[in-house]
Amino acid sequence: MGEFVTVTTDAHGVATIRLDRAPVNALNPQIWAELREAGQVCTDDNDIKAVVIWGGPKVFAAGADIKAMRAMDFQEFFAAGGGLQESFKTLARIPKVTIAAVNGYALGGGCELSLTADFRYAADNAKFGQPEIKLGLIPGAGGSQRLTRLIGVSKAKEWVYGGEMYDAQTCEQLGLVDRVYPADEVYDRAVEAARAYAKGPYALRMAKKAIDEGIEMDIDAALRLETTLFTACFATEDQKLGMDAFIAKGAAEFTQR
Ligand code: DAK
Repeated sequence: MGEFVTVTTDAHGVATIRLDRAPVNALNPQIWAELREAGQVCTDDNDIKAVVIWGGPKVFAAGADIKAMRAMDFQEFFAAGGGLQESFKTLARIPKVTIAAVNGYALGGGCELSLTADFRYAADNAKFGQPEIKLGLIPGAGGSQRLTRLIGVSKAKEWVYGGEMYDAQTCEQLGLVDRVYPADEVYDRAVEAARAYAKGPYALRMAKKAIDEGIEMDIDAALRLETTLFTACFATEDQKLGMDAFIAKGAAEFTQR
């Protein structure tokens, strides 16, 4: 696909969005665009049922490309607008289960990239952080918002004000990381989990929407959304298959239709 970002799909309907820009997958404007395209492919392609985002065995991503950013002025950033944010929004809105498999550093925009996924599976040597403050910046691709929703206001402030790095075990305790695995296993484990989700019903998409959109609403509106999506499940083939299988005392083979 792109020069630095590829999407490959296996026989189980699991796509891997793979970043590959040595040495640290620094996110330059070309990668922002390629990530957006990858997110769109994963959204549009019906053969893709679940997604793993991976930066390879050494590093997830050390953030936006500081050398490229140093040369940019206000007008250029203004013109680029929320370029990276828009890319990350596309990834966060992939209506399928997504897992970030994190080896090594996930810093700044790299940490924010991992936050676009439903889950973060981390290598035991992974390190997460929002070090932008040390550059005279604040997080600009969702870090002040998605991180806060995940680990809470005061912990997010500690991360963003301090700019420190946190190991995988600490992140697991905070709820930022969902699983910790040996470094050479983390990608395979993420794919294995994604394959299990790929066999799940269309209702997974309804569940993702209910949770991700509901959390942005007041409780009454969120409950109305839940009711609408719950009801919509009855329009899916998988609801019929699931209930028929229960009544026949078997297990359903879902179609995600
Ligand atoms: N950008 C560019 N180059 C980077 C880089 C980065 N983020 N991180 C590392 N490198 C380069 C280093 O300069 C070095 O290059 P050479 O000197 O070999 O040419 C090479 O990668 C290896 O790095 P180190 O020599 O430093 O290796 P270490 O193992 O000692 O340390 C490290 C690895 C990842 C811990 C360290 O390099 C580091 O702290 N990197 C910076 C991490 C960081 O500050 N990340 C946050 C970047 S700011 C936007 C919204 C959001 C953003 C941008 C735009 N918009 C709304 C448009 C996001 C901003 C950020 O992410």
